[in-house]
Amino acid sequence: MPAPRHIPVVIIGAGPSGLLLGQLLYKAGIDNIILERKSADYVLSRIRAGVLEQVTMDLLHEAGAAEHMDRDGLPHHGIELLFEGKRHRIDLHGLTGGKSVMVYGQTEVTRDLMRVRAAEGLTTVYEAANVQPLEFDSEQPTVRYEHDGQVHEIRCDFIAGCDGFHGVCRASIPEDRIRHFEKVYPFGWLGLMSDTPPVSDELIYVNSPRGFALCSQRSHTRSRYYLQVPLTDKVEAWSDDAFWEELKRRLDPEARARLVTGPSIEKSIAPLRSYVAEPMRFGRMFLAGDAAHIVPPTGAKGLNLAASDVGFLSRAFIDYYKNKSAHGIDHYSEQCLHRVWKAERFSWWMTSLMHNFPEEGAFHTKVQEAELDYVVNSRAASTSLAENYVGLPMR
Ligand code: RFL
Ligand code: PHB
Repeated sequence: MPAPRHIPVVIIGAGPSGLLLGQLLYKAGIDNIILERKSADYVLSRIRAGVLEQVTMDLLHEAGAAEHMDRDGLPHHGIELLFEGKRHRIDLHGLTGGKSVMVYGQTEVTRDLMRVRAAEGLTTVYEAANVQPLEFDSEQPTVRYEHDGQVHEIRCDFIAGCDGFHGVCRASIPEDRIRHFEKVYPFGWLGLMSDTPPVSDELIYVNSPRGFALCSQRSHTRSRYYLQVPLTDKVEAWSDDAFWEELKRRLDPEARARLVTGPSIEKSIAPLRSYVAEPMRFGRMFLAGDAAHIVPPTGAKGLNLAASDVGFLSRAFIDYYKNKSAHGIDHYSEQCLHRVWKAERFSWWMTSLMHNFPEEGAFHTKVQEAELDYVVNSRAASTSLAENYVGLPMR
């Protein structure tokens, strides 16, 4: 085994959290390495989020990775809610004093971050096997991993666990030091991507008697659509034709007539879950992004929460190295969790508002109808939705 090297921060996971953290630290002069289990191509093949909040856009600028987003991203000033066959616009911009969101895919964010990292000559070890965070309660943690048939060890000051929901970092914490809060929903989202023009300029969130649907987009020529499906459904059983037919049934007549269909370029089913781990710091190891929490995608918050965690964590490390202060690292968990629970609440609420819950019975359906009517007809309720959708400020 080669002699252990020392690198200040070892980041585990090269999803958006790990890559953004690596870039923010590099910009501040803090050396880091990223260890990723999969290949770069595999990471880029995962189709996920599409909506960025202002906080996320600001961090991408700070990281020097915003050039393509500024050029190709689509600013959105509103969203539509479709229920009882009618669409109602939520004026995000007007209700929040001028805030908006950016439609720009997670795949593109990841590719942009990979590009700037490579341009700076920074190390990301892809296909790192058996990554193990060790001795994170001591002053000098170690990370061990295998690559190209060799075992490697890195000594470091801090480990950043950016390795997603199924990662090794959270799994390395003894059960008596961590609390889990979880809600699993009885359905999933079937997503389809196609090179067809979006059905509408703005996103449409649909509550129909046949279940939830979402009309989203990546560009003026690429669409992303989702359908609520039972957890027992298999993606192989959904032909493209079956998808488009079901989507049409959930839309209003105008959207149905406008919908342009075409062959899928990606199709997958994702289960819906709400989950939080507390705390997010264990000695010298810090969890960030999906490693620490999951939200159902209805509120478009997952990637944005990952970005704000990393914003807090980079500031904490900068405070430590530049100002010799442990204040940031000591308050990291509390600061993140305050924002995480606000996003958990909003995502759970949007999910409850927009999906079918047949097992909850007719009373639930009636309350849902009343709430939808209230949300679009009360300025106070619309404002609450809008300010959460565009994203709460980082404290
Ligand atoms: P990721 O993206 O899962 O990356 C974690 C990385 O860690 C690697 N890894 C390991 N590496 C080394 N050793 C190990 N033992 C490892 N174990 C895992 C993995 O290979 C991976 O590369 O987590 P990260 O970086 O925290 O990013 C989180 C986001 O990916 C996630 O929150 C969002 O995609 C959620 N999400 C959305 N978020 C939004 O903000 N807006 C949206 O519009 C939105 N839409 C969505 C979504 C998620 C979806 N799915 C599929 C869950 C729509 C969908 C359908
Ligand atoms: C997406 O475009 O993938 C997307 C948009 C909004 C959501 C979830 C996913 O709430």
